[in-house]
Amino acid sequence: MSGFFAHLEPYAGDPILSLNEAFQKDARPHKVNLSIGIYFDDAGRIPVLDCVRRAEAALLAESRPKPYLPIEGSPAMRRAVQALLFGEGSRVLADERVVTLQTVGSSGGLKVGADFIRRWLPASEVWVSDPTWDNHRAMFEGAGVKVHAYPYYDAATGALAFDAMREKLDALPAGSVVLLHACCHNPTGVDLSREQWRTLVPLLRQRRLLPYLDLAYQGYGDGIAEDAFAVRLLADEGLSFFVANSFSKSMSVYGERAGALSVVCADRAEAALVMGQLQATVRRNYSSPAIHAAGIVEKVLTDPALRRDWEADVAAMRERIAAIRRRLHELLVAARPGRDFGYFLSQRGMFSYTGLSAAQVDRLREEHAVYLVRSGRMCVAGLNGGNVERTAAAFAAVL
Ligand code: KET
Repeated sequence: MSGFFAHLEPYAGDPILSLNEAFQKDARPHKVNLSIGIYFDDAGRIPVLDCVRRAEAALLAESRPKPYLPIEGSPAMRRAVQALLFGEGSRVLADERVVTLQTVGSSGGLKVGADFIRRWLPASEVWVSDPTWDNHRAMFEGAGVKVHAYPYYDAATGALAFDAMREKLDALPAGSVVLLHACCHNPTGVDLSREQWRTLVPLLRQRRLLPYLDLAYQGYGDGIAEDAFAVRLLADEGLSFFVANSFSKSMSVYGERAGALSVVCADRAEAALVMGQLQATVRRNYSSPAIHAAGIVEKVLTDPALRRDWEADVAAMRERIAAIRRRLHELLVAARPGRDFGYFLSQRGMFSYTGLSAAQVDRLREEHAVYLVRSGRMCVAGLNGGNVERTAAAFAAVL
């Protein structure tokens, strides 16, 4: 008797998560994990931030009951997220034009937003940067939304293809959704400058485009408030937009699934409608988000001592990445004089596009136990004082 599922297509696996699993199984002791977007400390460990440890200790001591959270999540957490993103005293918050839901990681937020767009803006198609995080396309297509790409990265120069990007956006149908990385672009590490963001605003407004910001690496670029620049600019300029933000990386709480989705609306009445339909979307998906994640985020953001420590921790993570970028650059310049490795210094955040081909990435993994995504994306935060020399030597060997 044949089963119900014999006809299924085998799942090829996710290019990032499968690689991370392959790394875990690799028995070579000198292996280096530069695959997944996780921050590792200089000892190669995922840090438990002291502010998070103390927030959790307080939560345990309080031993509060664990009811279901409301569909939209914890009110205190949502308020704290709004202040973090839009700034205390922000006009859009005072006008009650912003709707924020606590979500299951920012992935949960991105998907809820995608489902909402499919249902309520059925004519809208989504445009993502070329390249982007693979899961952007998968999530929107999974929600039944058509996905296209706009030019973003110029492989020849390693820089942003801003003119081509603008030209493309300028030709999109009104109502198109434009997915933008608010900072620390994944996978390239190449961001828009503040000037370029400002240039984009009138275009977005005149073409009636709907921006959808992904803010997964807040604090890894220039600073926590600085990395919210694009969010605050679009809000100040009176645009309507989505923003999915994550605490996975900024608080090092990946498995807690701490994130949020905010939508800036034209007015209060619209915001109420949007909130209602987002609640309906969540209820049909996972009903309500996680209470422990809400507790951690709320405490770290609102307790003044924890908040101060968190900001210092994020600064330390950001600075360690910048320092290891400089070290890698120095080693590569010494190993391969005459070659330009300046992009390792100019790219920002956790990722660098190395320009390595899939064949070179395969050699790195097979011959040197150095793991990168096959697109040539490297998670710089996997480098440390103990592995950067080996990694630079391995790069030099395959280049
Ligand atoms: N957006 C971007 C741009 C992103 O890189 C990630 C995770 C997420 C959203 C999802 O984060 P969440 O934990 O759901 O809040 N990226 C890393 C991990 C992954 O692929 O899931 C990565 O690119 O390696």
